Amino acid sequence: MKRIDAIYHVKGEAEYVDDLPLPAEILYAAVFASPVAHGKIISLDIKDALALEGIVTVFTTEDIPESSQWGTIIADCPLLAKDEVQYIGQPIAVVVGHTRAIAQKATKLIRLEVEELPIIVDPRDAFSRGQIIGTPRTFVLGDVDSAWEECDLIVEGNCKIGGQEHLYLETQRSRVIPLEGNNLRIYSATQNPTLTQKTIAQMLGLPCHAVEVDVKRLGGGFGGKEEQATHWAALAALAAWHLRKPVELVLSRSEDLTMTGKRHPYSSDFKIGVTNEGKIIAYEVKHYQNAGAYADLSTAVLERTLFHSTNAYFIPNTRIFGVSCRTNLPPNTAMRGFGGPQAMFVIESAIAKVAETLGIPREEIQQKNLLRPGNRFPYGQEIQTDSLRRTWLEAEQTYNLTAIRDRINHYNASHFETKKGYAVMPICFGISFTATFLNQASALVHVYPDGSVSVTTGGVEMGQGLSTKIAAIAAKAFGIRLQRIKIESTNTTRIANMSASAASVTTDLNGNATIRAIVQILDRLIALAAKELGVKDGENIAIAKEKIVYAGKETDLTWEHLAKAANLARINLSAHAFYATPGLGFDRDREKGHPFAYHVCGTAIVEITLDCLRGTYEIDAVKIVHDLGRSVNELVDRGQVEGGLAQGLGWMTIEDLQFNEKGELKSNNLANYKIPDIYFMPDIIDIKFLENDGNSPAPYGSKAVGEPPFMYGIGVFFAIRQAMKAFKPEMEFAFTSPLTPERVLCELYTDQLKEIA
Ligand code: MTE
Ligand code: LUZ
Ligand code: MOS
Repeated sequence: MKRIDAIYHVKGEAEYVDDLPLPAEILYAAVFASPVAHGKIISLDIKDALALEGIVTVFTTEDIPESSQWGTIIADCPLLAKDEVQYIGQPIAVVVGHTRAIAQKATKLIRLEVEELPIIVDPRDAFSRGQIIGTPRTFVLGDVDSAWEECDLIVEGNCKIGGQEHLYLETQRSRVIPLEGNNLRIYSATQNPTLTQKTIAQMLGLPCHAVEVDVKRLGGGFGGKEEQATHWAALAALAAWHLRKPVELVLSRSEDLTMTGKRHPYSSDFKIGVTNEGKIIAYEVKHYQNAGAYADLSTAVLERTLFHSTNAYFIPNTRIFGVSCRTNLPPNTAMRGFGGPQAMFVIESAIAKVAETLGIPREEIQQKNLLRPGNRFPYGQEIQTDSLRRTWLEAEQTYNLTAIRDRINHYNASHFETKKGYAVMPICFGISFTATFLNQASALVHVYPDGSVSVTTGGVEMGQGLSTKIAAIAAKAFGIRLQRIKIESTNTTRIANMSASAASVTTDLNGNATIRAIVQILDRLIALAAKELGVKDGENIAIAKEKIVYAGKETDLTWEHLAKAANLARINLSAHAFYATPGLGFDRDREKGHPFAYHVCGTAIVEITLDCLRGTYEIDAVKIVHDLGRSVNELVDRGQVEGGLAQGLGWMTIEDLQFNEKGELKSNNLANYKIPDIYFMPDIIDIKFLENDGNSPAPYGSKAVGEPPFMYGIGVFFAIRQAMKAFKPEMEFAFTSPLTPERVLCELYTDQLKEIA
């Protein structure tokens, strides 16, 4: 089964926000943003902008009728800055004109007088000055302080972890249509239609039902449109509401790069204690998260960092500390993995340092400490699945890890200027929103008398293949052909109170809601079929391949007949259903609970070749064994594993997000911010799926797949590091990411560089 919208993509027919037919009299909005990272606004002069031909008007914070403050967790972010600005790129005014070019030109004519204030860009700096968001958090298991005495070896270190740009192909955008009365229809590229609805309603003082948000699909979100799509829809809505005209706001690539937040950079300290055999006894870690200027989702991201601080390992004594630090950068936000990857990078660094100190392969320590079913995480939940060890063993055997190790050691012994490295990267990722209340979803299903089916859910298609999976689930649940299923746009009037499409659980939650709606309709149809067949035991009736089956035997009744007959018999062919993941809960006072429905696990082996004279490297191979459960669409899921891997490899290596001390984004275009392309990707990508018993709470025993594979990419850092160590065994290297070729070169030749200097 292919992706159901692939044909539209190939033909260029797939609809995104600005593929919708242009409404008459549409106007275009552009954003005037702060040029400084911190300051008091003295004055704002919009005269010249207003005077430009083709400009309709300029809106500032004064024009917001009700509430300018917004934010899911802490409503601390102004839609338009009032007295102060906190980061470069912060929206201050919205210019509306007859063309996008004119509107953008007019933003350059706005004069801002601002008294600059001192800025902070480093999270530890922010922490030491008390600039934090929310409260610091600490998870504890066992007794770390006394456990150090049991350790044969204790090592300490620190990590500096880079951020990451989402680089969705479709930049942030929204088109707003005023309707009768005070009502608005919003077309927005958002992962979070309900947040958009709520924020706009609050901004304008409207009831939620006055704001309809519709999303067909996104050209990628990756977390960047979970919270931050809201801003642009709200600003377009402000203009459309005042002017009673359709308004579109589209960020150019460079605006998008400078105005939106990214993956959080972290600065972390670790201390790890082991026995001589490499058994981890104690682990202490402190995470300083660079949150940027406003809360956004930072405290939730930090929480997931705490949850994943021990990755795939059982460590009996742990103390995990984390704090969100406020800096004068764009507010950092959700991005694939949501704080998990940073946590995993730190524990993997700690293990690397132990392995280097003990002189044993890193994977020996990893394997010795892998989680077993029944092991308890520092947050109190026990891991149930055994798929972690199973993927490890299967990767070790099918890809012959011993042979890889021998081949690489042999290569390194016989080569001077190039060295090879490999790393094993096990992952264990918790599935559910960590905020328990978000784990809910709804679906609306209609059957038409011709047997065709319409499905709406609260999930957003962002390229991850949600529509395909929901269609597959619906076809399977009904027992009919996939071609009969149409997946509708995501719309707040058809489905209310959605959670963001995020945390990899969109299919889990919305797929389960879809099955529940279908079961309601099926119950009614089967009662009718029983009547028509003249039998009393409805439980022996099923639908398979569009035929009504009774007691295992195909009857003459068909799906099409049943749909038509139900309509004539005045049977309800529609259903709405709700799903909330059972059994979840987390107590933030005790920092213990059961936050996750289940865990997704897997193991990757990454191999690289390093040119030690140039610092450049090739990723030779990535070999993965991943647990999908019983996939509802293996092709889509394979795409997610490959795509996640690509993004993870990029984060660790070439995606070098740089801000200068003024808080200015230096990597502000695609010539100096590099993401993996087809040449960068390894020639060999081998992905095997674990044969699983499929006991997951997700539809038909499938498992969430969107985010976990991202973290396989972390392996590449340690593979490159190993090759660096093979070249300069005596040298100490930093745990600083991304490990760009430039950084590799500088680290390998630190002494020579010092001499030159
Ligand atoms: N894949 C594509 N092609 N585009 C995306 O924007 N987002 C990722 C992942 N895979 C994304 C993607 C992120 S961050 C998440 S949380 C999940 O998809 C969201 O979708 P799911 O819940 O259906 O897995
Ligand atoms: N978003 C969110 C997420 O709001 N809560 C989460 O736990 C989460 N996890 C991963 C990605 N997005
Ligand atoms: Mo994904 S970071 O949950 O949108």
